[in-house]
Amino acid sequence: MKLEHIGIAVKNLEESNKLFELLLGKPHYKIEEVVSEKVKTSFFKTGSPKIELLEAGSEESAIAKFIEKRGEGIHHLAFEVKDIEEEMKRLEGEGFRILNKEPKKGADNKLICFLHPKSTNGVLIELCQSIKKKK
Ligand code: CMX
Repeated sequence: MKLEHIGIAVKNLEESNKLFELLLGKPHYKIEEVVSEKVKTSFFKTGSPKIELLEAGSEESAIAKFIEKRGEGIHHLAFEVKDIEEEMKRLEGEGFRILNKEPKKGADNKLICFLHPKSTNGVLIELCQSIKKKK
């Protein structure tokens, strides 16, 4: 598995975009709202992996709950996989707690699913698979 991106929970995407632009010396390359996850995201290329900033889109969002409990900071590590359904089955068989029955459509044209941090040493893990463009 390749580390594809690191997700960082932020209170204010606009302010954090400016901060990360100063830090990395380049602007984000996209902003995307993920309705299913109730989040607004931005992405920065840093070679590999990418940085994803995540702002809550509603109070019920996982990001709002995370910030309320733990403050801003690293929220998840995302690993790219070739076949997400196969990996979900494999990891479930190994005893990991998979948070989704089916992969969901995430940001950046990806199918995603999450593993509960209680089964992965306190770190929320995302699996992601690029959605192939139809020819
Ligand atoms: N990293 C590490 N630990 C986390 C965490 C995170 N990102 N989010 C929550 N936790 C911790 C909580 O602090 C809590 O710890 P304690 O019991 O020690 O206090 C524990 O996990 C369990 O919390 P919970 O009450 O069972 O569950 P929550 O309601 O806090 O939800 C989680 C936690 C991971 C199940 C939920 O956030 C989830 O389903 N996440 C997946 C979806 C998601 O995060 N979407 C946003 C990103 C979308 C994107 O990248 O596009």
